[in-house]
Amino acid sequence: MRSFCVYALLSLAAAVCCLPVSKVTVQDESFAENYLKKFFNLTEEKGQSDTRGISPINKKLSEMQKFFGLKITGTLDTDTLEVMKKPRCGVPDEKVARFATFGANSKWNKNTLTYRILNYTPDMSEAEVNDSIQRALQVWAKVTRLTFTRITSGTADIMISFGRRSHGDNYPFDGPGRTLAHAFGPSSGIGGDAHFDDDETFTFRSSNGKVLFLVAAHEFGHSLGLSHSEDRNALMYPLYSYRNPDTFVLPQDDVRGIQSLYGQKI
Ligand SMILES: [Ca+2]
Ligand SMILES: [Ca+2]
Ligand SMILES: [Zn+2]
Ligand SMILES: [Zn+2]
Repeated sequence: MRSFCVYALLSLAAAVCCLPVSKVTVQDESFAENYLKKFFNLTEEKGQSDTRGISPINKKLSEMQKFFGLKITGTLDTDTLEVMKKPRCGVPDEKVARFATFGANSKWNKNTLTYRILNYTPDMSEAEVNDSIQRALQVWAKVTRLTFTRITSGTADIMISFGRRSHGDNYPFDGPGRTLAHAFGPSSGIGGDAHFDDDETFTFRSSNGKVLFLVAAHEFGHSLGLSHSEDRNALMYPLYSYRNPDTFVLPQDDVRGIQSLYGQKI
């Protein structure tokens, strides 16, 4: 009797823990396809498989799995899906791509940059937004000769705004979750600008919601010319993770990256 009970319990536990995670649905597949188009420059999902029977999707899945340090299977498994559904930056990860106007391995040819905050999120006070943005820029100013001056009218190098869904560029946001923000690499016009998805909940320093300072500091890395890092401790890693904004120190990988573009502080 006793051993029967244990067995029944064990099999019940096994059934409960295994049921919900093991299935990749048709919706998941089309979600994954869109993810690869957006972040890994997948262009033709129905394209010809190569001589080994590997399709463009399998190839891009392998690239994505490699980037995130996942097991490289080239197929859509639950671990891969889980990473795809995490909150992240909207700038593509694929290095050779740097397609459209995102990212770009360029730099500003001046050290004094201006920024302007065009509007505010209802999630925080204006003073908290101003402070978060200012500190996020200082993250980069501290380790280079770059300086950032705020202007409140006219055109700044870095125009900062909050918007939801279609917000005036060709990269509409996706509603609550997933993409949090994106920014454009150094150039005139939209170059350098940073957009925040106002369907997210931004916070000043709470772990409940996305800390605007952390999201902004990452986006300004793009505004200055950095692309994503595969180092999961780096600020320029594409996935969001909470860090205490009061004790934040720019990781070495990011320091190396920004100093390779703008040199060290003197
Ligand atoms: Ca600009
Ligand atoms: Ca979103
Ligand atoms: Zn990013
Ligand atoms: Zn945008």
